[in-house]
Amino acid sequence: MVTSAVVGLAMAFFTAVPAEAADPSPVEQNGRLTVCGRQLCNAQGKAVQLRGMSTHGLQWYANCVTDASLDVLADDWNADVLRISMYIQEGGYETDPAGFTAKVDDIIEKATARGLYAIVDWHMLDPGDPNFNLARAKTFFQQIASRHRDKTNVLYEIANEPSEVHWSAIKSYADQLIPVIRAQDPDGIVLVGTEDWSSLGASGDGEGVSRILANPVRFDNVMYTFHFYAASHDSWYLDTLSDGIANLPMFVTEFGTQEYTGDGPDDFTRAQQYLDLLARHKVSWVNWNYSDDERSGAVFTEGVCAGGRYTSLKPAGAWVRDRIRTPDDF
Ligand code: IDC
Repeated sequence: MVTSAVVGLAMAFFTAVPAEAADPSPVEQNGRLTVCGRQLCNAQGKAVQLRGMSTHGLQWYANCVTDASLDVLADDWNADVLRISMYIQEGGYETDPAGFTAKVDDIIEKATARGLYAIVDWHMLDPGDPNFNLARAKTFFQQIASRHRDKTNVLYEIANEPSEVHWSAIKSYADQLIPVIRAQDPDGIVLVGTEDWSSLGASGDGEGVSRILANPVRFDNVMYTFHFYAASHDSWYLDTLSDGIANLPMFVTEFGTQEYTGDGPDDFTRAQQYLDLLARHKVSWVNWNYSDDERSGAVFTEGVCAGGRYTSLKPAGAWVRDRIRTPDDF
C-alpha cells in the first residue's frame, strides 16, 4: 500500500526536478536557424546573435577540445557556438581524410550534447584559391552533411580565407559545393568566405562588397564572412564591415583582439568598437581561438590544456569570456 507520506515524497521529488533543471541551451532556445533578410533568425523568426569560440587547428590542439573544455565553454562561458577549425593543408585533412572527418564528427556530437551550434570550418588558407581543394571539399561536406542532416545545429563554413582570387572564383566554388551540402541537408546554413582573407576585399582594393552584390550566391540561407584582427585592422576595415552589414547577411566567423598573426599586443579599444557594431546589428561572432598555444590570441595560458584545467586565461581570453557571457539582449 502506498502511504500518503510516500506519495508526498514522490511529488516533492518530481516537482523538484524542473527547478533544478539547467537553463535551456542555445539550441533548445532557438532551434533551427535561418537567414531572414540580412539577419540570422531563430525558429520563431526572431533575429539572434550567436557568440562563441573557434578551436585552433585540430591537428595541433586536440587536448583543448575535450568534454571538460567544452563543458567550460557551454556552462561557464555561456557560449552559443563552437567553430570547428579543420585545416586542409599544414598537416590537416589532406593527410588523413577519414581521420579528420571522424574528428569533426566527434566534436559535432560533443557540441550537440551541450546544446551549442557547431560551425564546420573548412580551414583552407594556402593556397588561397578554394577551387584547389574543391574535390576534397565535396567529399568531406557530403559525408558531414549526410551524417548530421537530422541535427538542427550545424552550419557549414565552406572556405575559411580565400586570398589572391577574384570573387568570381569564390562564387564558382560556392556554386559547385552548396548543392552537394543541400542534397543532404536542404536547410543547413552555409557561410561563404570573402575576398582577401575574408575581409570583404578590405585587404585588397576594398571593392569586395560591390563585387558580391553584382554577383551574389543564389541560394537561400547563405551568409558571407568577415574576419578582423583589431590591432592590425583599422577604421578602413570597420567601415568595410559596416558596408557589408548594410548590404549583405554577414557572420564574423573569426576575429582576434591582437595583430593578424594572432599574436602581439591586444587592442581592446578597437576590438570593442567592432563588437559594438556587431551588437547593434545582431551580427554573430566567433573569436580565435580556444587553445593554449603561446600566442596572445589563444585564450588559455600556455600549457594548461595538458593539465585539463581550463580556468587560467590570458588577457585576451578573460576579455572575450566576459563578452561572450554578456546576456543576449543588451
Ligand atoms: C594561425 C595560427 C598559427 C598558424 C597559422 C598558419 O594561430 O598557429 O601557424 O595560422 O596556419 C587567420 C587564419 C588562422 C590564423 C590566424 C592568426 O584563419 O589560421 O591562425 N589568422 O594568424 N586569419 C587571420 C589571422
